[in-house]
Amino acid sequence: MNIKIIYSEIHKQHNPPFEIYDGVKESYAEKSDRIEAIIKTLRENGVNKFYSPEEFSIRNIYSIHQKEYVNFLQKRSASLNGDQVLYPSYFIMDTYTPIVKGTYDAARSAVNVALSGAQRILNGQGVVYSLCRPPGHHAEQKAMSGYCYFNNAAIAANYLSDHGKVAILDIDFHHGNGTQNMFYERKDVLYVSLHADPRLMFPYVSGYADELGKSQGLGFNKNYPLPLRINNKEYSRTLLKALEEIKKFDPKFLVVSLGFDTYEKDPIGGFKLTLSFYKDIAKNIKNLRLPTLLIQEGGYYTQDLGKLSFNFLQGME
Ligand code: OKP
Ligand code: ZN
Repeated sequence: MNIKIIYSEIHKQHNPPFEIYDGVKESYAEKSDRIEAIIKTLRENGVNKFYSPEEFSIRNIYSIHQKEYVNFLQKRSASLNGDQVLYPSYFIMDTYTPIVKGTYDAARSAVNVALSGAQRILNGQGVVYSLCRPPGHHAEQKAMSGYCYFNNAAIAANYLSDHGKVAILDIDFHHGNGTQNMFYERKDVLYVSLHADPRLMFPYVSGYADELGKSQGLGFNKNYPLPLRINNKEYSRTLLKALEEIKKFDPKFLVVSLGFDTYEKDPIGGFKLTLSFYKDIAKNIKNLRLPTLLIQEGGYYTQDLGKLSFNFLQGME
């Protein structure tokens, strides 16, 4: 397989033990095993072009996140002992996004993973897969939420946007509120998202069809909220519409926020997409014939994540 994969094991340092859902402590769904399971299966299937990320300047993060927010995450992470979990209230919007000692380093490294992928795209690589963890698309300019601290896809898209128009296709099960907001008033970055109806599912506050962008960015934001239990065929129909939108925009680069929580067995999802269908999704995306940076977002059925990822990559080849 020709596709290059960027990965850093620093993500393992971010390992919160629990989240709180509806008042009840549950084991943390966004586990480090997720990425390790993907690596393992890819290796077993002969996919072996793994590369470590380069260090990128913190300025790339500051152009998307408020400086105080970044410094807060760094200071509070560093202040913790190995077994402490902090729900700081400052800069935090929910009970899914605690800070542990390794959070800042892992989140910073995920940004380097994303930017290293973007740099390879600029150098002429056709498809690059950045195995980011923690995920990023819910992270706002100054708020962490939904397992996300720094917005990897937004930072990478912003980096690419110095060199031409960028379309972001978000196919995680959840709406990427953070990414939408970062580019809401920009016309050089199109955000298109397919996700579960936010009246029913996280992040609840955004992802509605009438959110179309603002001022200069009006018309450059497009949401496709979908009903629960949607199947391959129904999903395909909407995906093709979303891809048409991207074609019309005629971008120079494509960034895909890639979540596997649309899978039928996902413990926190609710769609009915099947394992083999991920190859079809990828084939359709590949038909755009754009330099494409894949950014890993969610996907929580650890047992099948490797196969989901491998099927997707096969479709991208
Ligand atoms: C992050 B990403 C489970 C509730 C989970 C948080 C969802 C965050 C999703 N008990 N709610 O978009 O995959
Ligand atoms: Zn998700």
